[in-house]
Amino acid sequence: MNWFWQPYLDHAQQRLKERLSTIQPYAIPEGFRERRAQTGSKARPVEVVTRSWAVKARGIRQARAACVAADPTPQVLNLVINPDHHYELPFFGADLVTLAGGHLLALDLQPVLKQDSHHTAPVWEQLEPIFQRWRHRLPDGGPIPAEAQPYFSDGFLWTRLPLGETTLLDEAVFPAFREYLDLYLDLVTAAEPVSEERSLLLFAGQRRYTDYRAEKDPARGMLSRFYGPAWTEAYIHDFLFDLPPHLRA
Ligand code: DBV
Repeated sequence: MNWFWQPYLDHAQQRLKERLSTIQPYAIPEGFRERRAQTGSKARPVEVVTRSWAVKARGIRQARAACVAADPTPQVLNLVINPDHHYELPFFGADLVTLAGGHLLALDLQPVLKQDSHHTAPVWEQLEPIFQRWRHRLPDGGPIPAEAQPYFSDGFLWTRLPLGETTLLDEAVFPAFREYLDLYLDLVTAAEPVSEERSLLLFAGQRRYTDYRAEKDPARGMLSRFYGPAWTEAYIHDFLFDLPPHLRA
């Protein structure tokens, strides 16, 4: 099987290991680590594989990847780093999606509390120059639903590229991915715990974001076609977006 986005995942795994001295495995529920199915037609079946990976560390509740691969498409790396709500940190989100029609690429440090400048300003100050450098080299990906606005930063890098485009992947998308991730790891290593009161607010913000992502997951249709709706719903709620509904009393 060809895993188109494997160099990106390899890079992320290595950087997390290098920069987070407290890194530990994160338990992946039974049945989610790897799933295979046949797609395509009876005459020409195509195998499609979905693989999961996850770790945790100081400041990070869950860093997880979901990878989908078939020959030649779809190819997906969805990487989300969910901060621990006891730290003033955004989410890291990367959605690298290759479909028959081309690449669809999203990269962001997404706010937990978008309206709160104490939360967003320190991130934005550092993300803005990185965003500006890369956005000029990549075509705009087009409109995003207005309801998604509260969950994106002003540094949302969003582009669509044709399948044959390799130069821009190598010279803009991959370096942008590395810079967004390195900035995120800078923020994590510098973060100090917040007050109990603040952490409750951050948890509520994480709850809203996670509910939105689970409800609107653009992969739901594709995963349901491959693996059925029951497995897909469990995968979305019990692994991809698994923030507990409530804090323990
Ligand atoms: N997206 C996910 C997860 C995926 C996944 C968990 C396991 O959140 C894949 C896989 N994204 C995925 C697929 C598609 C998209 C599209 C398969 C294509 C859907 C299709 O056309 O059939 C960014 N991803 C998209 C779209 C957006 C994002 C805006 C287009 C949606 C549309 O056109 O309907 N996802 C969104 C986002 C982040 C993210 C901003 C974080 C940076 O992960």
